[in-house]
Amino acid sequence: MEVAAPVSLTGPACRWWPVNRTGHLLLREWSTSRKDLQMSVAAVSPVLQTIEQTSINTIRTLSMDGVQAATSGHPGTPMAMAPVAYCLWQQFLRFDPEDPVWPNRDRFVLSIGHASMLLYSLLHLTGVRAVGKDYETLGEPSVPLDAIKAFRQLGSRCPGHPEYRWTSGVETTTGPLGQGVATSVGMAMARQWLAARYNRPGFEDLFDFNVYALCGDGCMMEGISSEAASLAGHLRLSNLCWIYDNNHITIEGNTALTFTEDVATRFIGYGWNVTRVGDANDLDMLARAYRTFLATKDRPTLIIVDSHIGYGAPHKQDTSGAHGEPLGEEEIRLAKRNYGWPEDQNFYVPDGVYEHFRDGIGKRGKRLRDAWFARIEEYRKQYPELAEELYRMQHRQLPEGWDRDLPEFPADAKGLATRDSSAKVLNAVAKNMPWLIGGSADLAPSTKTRLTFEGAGEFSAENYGGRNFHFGIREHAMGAILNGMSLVKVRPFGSGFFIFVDYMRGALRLSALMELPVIYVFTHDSIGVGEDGPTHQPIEQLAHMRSMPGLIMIRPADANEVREAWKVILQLHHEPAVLVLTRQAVSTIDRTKYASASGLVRGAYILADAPGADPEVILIATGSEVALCLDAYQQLIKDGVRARVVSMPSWELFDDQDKSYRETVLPAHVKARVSVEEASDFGWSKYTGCDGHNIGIETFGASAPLKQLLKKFGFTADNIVAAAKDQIARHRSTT
Ligand SMILES: Cc1ncc(C[n+]2csc(CCOP(=O)(O)OP(=O)(O)O)c2C)c(N)n1
Ligand SMILES: [Mg+2]
Repeated sequence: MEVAAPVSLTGPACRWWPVNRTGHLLLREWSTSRKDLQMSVAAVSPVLQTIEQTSINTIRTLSMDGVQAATSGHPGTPMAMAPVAYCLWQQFLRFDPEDPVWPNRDRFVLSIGHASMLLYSLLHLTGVRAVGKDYETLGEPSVPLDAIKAFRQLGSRCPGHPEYRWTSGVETTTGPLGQGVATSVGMAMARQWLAARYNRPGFEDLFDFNVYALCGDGCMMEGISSEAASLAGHLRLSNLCWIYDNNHITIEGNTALTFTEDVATRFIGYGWNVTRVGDANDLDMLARAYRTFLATKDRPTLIIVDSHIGYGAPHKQDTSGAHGEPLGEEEIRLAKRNYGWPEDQNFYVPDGVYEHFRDGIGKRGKRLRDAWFARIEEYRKQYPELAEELYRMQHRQLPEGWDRDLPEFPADAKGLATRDSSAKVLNAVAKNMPWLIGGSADLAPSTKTRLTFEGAGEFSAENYGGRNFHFGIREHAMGAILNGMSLVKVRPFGSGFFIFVDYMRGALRLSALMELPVIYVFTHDSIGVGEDGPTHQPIEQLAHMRSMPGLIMIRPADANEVREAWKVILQLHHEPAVLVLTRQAVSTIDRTKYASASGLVRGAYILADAPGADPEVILIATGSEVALCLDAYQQLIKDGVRARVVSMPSWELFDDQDKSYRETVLPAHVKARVSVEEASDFGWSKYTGCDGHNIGIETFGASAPLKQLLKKFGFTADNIVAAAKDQIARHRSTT
C-alpha cells in the first residue's frame, strides 16, 4: 500500500481535513474496541495528519521499532500512552531540553519503567542534551536516534529500563514497579521544603516546580504506592500529579484476575483530587485534566486515563501480548497502516516533528529556564547567603564550617549507646547544614534522629519549612521518598530499626544503583535489643547490606567512631550510607590508651596491638563487639599472648584501601584470626580465612535480657580468649 508521508501541517492546513485540532476524533472512531479496530483497518486510508498527531505517532512508531530491533521490550504501553505524554510535554511541562538539570524544572517520572521507549522517544524528539558529571551540558543529544536503534544493547543510552545518571533527562531510575511514584512524592516534598526556605518576597516562584509521574496497574498494586499516596495526601502535596494508565492489562492478562478495587475511591480516601480521562487519545480532555491539576492548590491529583495497550495493533491491542514482547514485523506494518504511516519505514521521524517540539516544549522551557537563571542572579544580590546555600546544595557540596561543632567524647567505661552519640553528632552538623533534613518511620524517639535545636521545626502540610520529617510507619515509601528528595539535591536522612531495612530494601537498592548520597540511620542493630526477641533482632541484615554494590555501611564501635562515621558519610557524593547503631550503651574507648577513632575513615584500623606490633592472633570486630574484644585482648596480653584488635566498622571503606594498608592491618602471615559480630557470620572468612574462627549467630536470636543472650550466643570475653588460643594452636600445628 502506498502511503503518503505525514506532512508537517500547522494551523490552517488542519482545515483541509475533517479532524479536530488534535486529530483524535479521526482515530477515536476506530479505536474504541479491538473488534471495531479490526474492521476498520482496511477502511483507514492514508491520512494527512495534524502535526500533533504525526508527533504522537512518531513516538509510537519509534517505540515499536526500537523494541522490534532489540527483539525484546515493551511496545504496547508507549503506543497507548504516547498522546498522554505528548500532551503533557508539549503543552505543560516546564522543562528545557537544552538544560535538563535546571533546578526548577518540572519533573517527569516514568514509574512504568518497562515503557522506557516512551521516554527515550520523548528525550530524542525534544532534543534533550546530554549533561556531564559536573552538571555541565555537553551539547550532544542525550538520546540520538542511533541510541534508540540500539535500544537494550550494551552501552546504549537506551537501556531496558530508564537509568538515572546514565541518560540525561531521566529523572530517576525506574523498573521496580511502584518505586517511581513513591520517589515522585519525595521530589514533591523536597520542592515544598525548598520553596518554604528559599522563596522570598519578590521571589515567590523561585521553586514552584511540579512533579508528574506516569504509572500503571502494577504501580497501583504495589504496596509502596499506597504508603506514598497516603503520605502525599496527608501532606496535601498540590504540586504532585500521578497519571494512571488504566488499561486493565498486566503480564498475566486482564486485571479482572487480580485487581478490582475502585482506585478512584481509594485515592479520594487518601485525600487526593481524582479526575478521569475516558480516552487516552483525547488531547482536549487530557489538557483539561492537566489544567485541573494545575488549578488544584490543596491536594495532589490523580488523573485516571483509560487506554488501550498496543493501540492500533490490530491483533494485539488490549491484550497482554502487547505488553512485553515485540509486536512482530507484520503487526507493526498493520499498526503503521492504521496510523497512516509509511509501512516500511523504520525509525522514521517525519519532517516537522523535531521543529514542532522545539517550538513547543523547547521554546517554553528555554524561556522559563533563562528567566529563572536571570532571577537567581537578582536573588543572589538580595539574599547572598541563601543563594550560596542553594549553589552548594545543588552541587552536592558541604557548607563552610559544617564540622566546626562536632563533639569529642571523653573516655567513659559506662559510655552511651551509639544511637545517642549519633544524635549529638547529627544535631551538631545539621545546625550548620540547613539542607540536611529528614526523619523517621515513626521511630525518631528510639532512633534519636530528631533535630532538637531551635528552629528545626516539623515538616507538615502547615509548615513545609520544618526539618524534622515524619514518614509514618511506611519504611518502603520512606526509602523511595529519600531517593526523591536526594534527586532534588537536598541531603536527606531516614531512620528506623535495622531489622526493618528488609521492608525498604527495594528503595535502598535504588539509592545505590542511582548513586545517591542518601543517609540511612538504623538503630537496634543486634541481639543487643534483648527482650524484643527474634522479630526485632537483625541477623542476616549486615550480610545483606554488605552484598549490595555501591553502598557504604558503617557500624561504629563507640561515640568517637560515630563522630568519624558521620564525617565520612557527609563527604560522600555518590554512595548511600547505612549507619548501624546500638540501642544499648557501649563504653567510650580510652583513646589515650588505644588508637584514635580517626582510623575509621580507612574502614578498619589497629585499635590495640601486640607488644612490638608482632601479633600472633588478630581479633576483628565491629560495633558493640569491639569493646568485648578489648576485654579479651587484656586477658590475652595478661596470659602472654600477643594479640591485636582490629576495629572494622566498614568493610566497604577497608576494601577500598590500597593493598599495603590492608596488609598492615591484616598481615597475611598472621593466620590465627577471630571475627566477632552479633550477626550471621556470612562473609567473614574473607578476612579471617577459611581456617579462621568466626563468632556469629546462626539462628534468629531469642527473647531475653541482653546479658543472658550474650552468654547463650557465646559473646563473652572468655569465649573470645578461648577461640583466640585455639586459633594460635591450630595454625601453629599446621605451619
Ligand atoms: C516490583 C516489580 N514486580 C514485578 C515486575 C515485573 N513486571 C514488569 S511489568 C509488569 C506488569 C505491569 O503491569 P502494568 O503496570 O499494568 O503495565 P502495562 O502492562 O499496562 O504496561 C510486571 C509484573 C516489576 N517490574 N517490578
Ligand atoms: Mg496495565
